Amino acid sequence: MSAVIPPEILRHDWDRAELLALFELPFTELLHRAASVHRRHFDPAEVQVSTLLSVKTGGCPEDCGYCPQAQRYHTGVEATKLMSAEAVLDKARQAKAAGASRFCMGAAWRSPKDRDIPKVAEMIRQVKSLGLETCATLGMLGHGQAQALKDAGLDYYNHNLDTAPEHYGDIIRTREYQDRLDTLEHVREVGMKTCCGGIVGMGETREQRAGLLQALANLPAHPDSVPINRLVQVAGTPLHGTALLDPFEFVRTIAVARIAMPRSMVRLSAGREEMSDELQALCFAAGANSIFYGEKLLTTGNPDVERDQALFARLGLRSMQVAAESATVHAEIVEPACGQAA
Ligand code: SAM
Ligand code: DTB
Ligand code: SF4
Repeated sequence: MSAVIPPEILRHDWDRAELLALFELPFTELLHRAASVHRRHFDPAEVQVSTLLSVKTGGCPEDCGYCPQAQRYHTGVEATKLMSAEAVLDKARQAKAAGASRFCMGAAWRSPKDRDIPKVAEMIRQVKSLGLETCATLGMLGHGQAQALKDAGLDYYNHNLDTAPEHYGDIIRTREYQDRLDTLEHVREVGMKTCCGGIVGMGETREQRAGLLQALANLPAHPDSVPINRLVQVAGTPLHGTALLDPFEFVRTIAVARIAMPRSMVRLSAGREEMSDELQALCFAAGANSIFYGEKLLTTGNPDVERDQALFARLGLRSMQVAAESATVHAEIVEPACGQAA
């Protein structure tokens, strides 16, 4: 095996066999390659920190087999109305004080109604005024809707491919893969950054995990952020009871994502609450450089802030600061708590 790693360029022509071959490397070799790529593009001690808020929970008409917010599954999640901009601002202030640099607003919609857009736009304006990066995940978006959100100051739009194209129909039937690609195109067209990843541990094969990463890396532009979620199994959803994924296979998925999309933020996303500190450390070593931070994801749990601060301190990690061009107003200076050495 050659010790020389060719300088990678941003490739959009990955074939499945190449990615599968990376998955099949000895674990230590794969980690070494991914860590080398990570260092070429980022400071490996820095981790980008996003906080999520569900601004409209549950009651969703879609049938995503993993999702506790789909109305058709009986998961105990109660449907709520859209939160007020004031209530969202309050949560965003708390997230900033705890050390988050990006605030992501999620809604359990198939797609927003046009009448919802001005309400979400107001939330975005208010969150942006705190100097936070803004992200939203609201379902499928038309071009005009994407433009209105961009005009309000939205930095990122999250819309996941979720799984490989050939596995998709086993998980979701109420919308097509192509619908997802169309939304991502509308987001790119208006100049917003994309946050796009998927879920592993949904009973897919290794080849299908490679297929998800292939679909992501071969998009016209690599997503700026790539959330890799490990399925959070929720009772009442069809995927509850799926065989658990080998934790090392999860780390391999992170490593291959890092190699295939060298300049993207690879986010160690849902599923961290059930992960040991050691497993998370392996994910950071494999090139993950972003997390969701705060005790809740959308409806399920996430490690509490104290646990993450202790983990960052033990591993010598720091939270990445907001890029200057993303932060408009800095009304107050809040020292990020996450990432400060103990
Ligand atoms: N409703 C919008 C949509 O689906 O596009 C936005 C919110 S939706 C909850 C955002 C993403 O969360 C999904 O695409 C999926 O990747 C992830 N997600 C939802 N439930 C999950 C679970 N139980 N485990 C891991 N990830 C999950
Ligand atoms: C993403 O890829 N993961 C986040 C975010 N984007 C919106 C959502 C995870 C949701 C986990 C299940 C829940 O809390 O409801
Ligand atoms: Fe609805 Fe989004 Fe959940 Fe699918 S993932 S059921 S679209 S909230």
